Amino acid sequence: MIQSHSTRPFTDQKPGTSGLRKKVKVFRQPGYAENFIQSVFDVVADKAGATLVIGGDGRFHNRPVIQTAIRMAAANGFGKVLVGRDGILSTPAASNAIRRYGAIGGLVLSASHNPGGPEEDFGIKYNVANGGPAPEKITEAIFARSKTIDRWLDVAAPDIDLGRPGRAAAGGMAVEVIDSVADYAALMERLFDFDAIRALVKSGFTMRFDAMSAVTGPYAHEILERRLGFPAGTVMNGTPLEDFGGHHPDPNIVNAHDLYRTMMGTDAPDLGAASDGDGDRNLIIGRGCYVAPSDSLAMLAANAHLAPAYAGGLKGVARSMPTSAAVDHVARALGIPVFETPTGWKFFGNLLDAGMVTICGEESAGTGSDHVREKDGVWAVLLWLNILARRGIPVAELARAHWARFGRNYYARHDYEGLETARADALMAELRAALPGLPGRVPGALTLEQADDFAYRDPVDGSVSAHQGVRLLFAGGSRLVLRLSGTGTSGATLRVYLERYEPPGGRLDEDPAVMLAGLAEALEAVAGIARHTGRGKPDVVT
Ligand code: VG1
Ligand code: CO
Repeated sequence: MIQSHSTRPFTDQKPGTSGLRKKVKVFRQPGYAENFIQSVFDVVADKAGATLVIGGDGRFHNRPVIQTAIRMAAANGFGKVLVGRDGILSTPAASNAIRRYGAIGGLVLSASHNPGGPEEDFGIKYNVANGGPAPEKITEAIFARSKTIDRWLDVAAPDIDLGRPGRAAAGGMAVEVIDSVADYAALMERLFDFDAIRALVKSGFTMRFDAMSAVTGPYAHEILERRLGFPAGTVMNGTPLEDFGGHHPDPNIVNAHDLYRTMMGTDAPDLGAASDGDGDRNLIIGRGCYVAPSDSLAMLAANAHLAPAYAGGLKGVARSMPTSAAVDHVARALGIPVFETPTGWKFFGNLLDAGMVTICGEESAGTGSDHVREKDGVWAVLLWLNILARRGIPVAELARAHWARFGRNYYARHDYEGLETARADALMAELRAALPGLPGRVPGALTLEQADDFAYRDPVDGSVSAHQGVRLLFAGGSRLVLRLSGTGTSGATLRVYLERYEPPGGRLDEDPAVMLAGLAEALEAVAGIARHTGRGKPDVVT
């Protein structure tokens, strides 16, 4: 029996960089999640009888929203829902499930690297049939629908038992609880040389993987400890918790500080890695050697042919605009194209579907390939392991050899968090207005060659996304990039990306902060961050 509930629009359901993210309190308002889910369903054509995947990162509020979404899917005519055991699917595993089972799309319940718990964040993202995040055309249609919605539909049905794999039904619609890990682990076994990695482990290679009490714990236990033979205890914080143990599940050197300290210590294992709330990001640290995400992307691209899935070479690579140009140098050497897209994985989908690129990445610690349509934390760790097994050298040596061949893109991201939205907007507006006159007027030793507001024309469907971030391009390959975050849930976050290129034979073994000091000075002169925000320094530097 379909029930129609009348409702009134909420005005703030505009998806950001990666879905709709709000405080749990906002999502708990009566009708809030229902309105958004119904807006998604109203936009999905051909849903009658189709399969929908539902999964989340296990954070607080996952379970009630999953049960609601199942009842709503039944009322909206879907034929079948596939849901992860305990409601849990990592974001890349959800992408894999959509592709493997021919689903029309999926709801991914996550606020990713944002903290979880009753006072923290929740999120809902819609992925389309290719397994990837809905493109802007669809997120815009969902937002438009959310502004006019006047009813949402569900069926009267009891909660589904999500505790074990099996079949059930909700209001006549089939529901299948799937093992979250098995399909994903099987996919990884097809991509990588597990025998070579097992031999590496047998030879005494050690690692530490920090699942940050988030979604990848079960995946890492199964793949690293059970299938690859790393000893129990290799995976730390491996049990998903609704509040991530009170931590920020963001795998950077600030939030994964214990791991970082271990890796810089005297008894460090050979490899340290971590992933985020929903399992799509990765942190890579060798013994005494932090690998910046943009460098990791470049090093993976340069060595990917050592893994079975990429032995035939890469078709092309793509990076988000703020990501450093390290991978561009690799692409040039390999003779393959490189694409520069706006921030957010949704912009890689068309390139991957068209077979124009094989590997993509972002400076925010996301890397992935054409095996799914999301970035994939565990995939990145396994590709690193595969490469290290085949090269037989430590991470630090691989990094040094890489820079000696391709040069080094020194890089840092400065985040100014919790700014008043009006002040952050004023800063960006003033900077944008000043762009035409900027070249030739930057103090100091740097020569500004080009200043613009990045716009992207998708080479596959021709769609244009403008105002994706201000770029200041200096002579010699140095850059400053400024943009506002689209994933925060309170106030505004200003992100500034600093980059400086040193060619082969140059100063390749220096402290990034020292190498970027001149750019940091130019930044204040050009953007006036202190003047606009009252902040003398960033909250987080990664
Ligand atoms: C951030 C990152 C971006 C990433 C996005 C989603 O977006 O900068 O690279 O794609 O998060 O990642 P923003 O708009 O806050 O800069 V995840 O792992 O939080 O889904
Ligand atoms: Co994430």
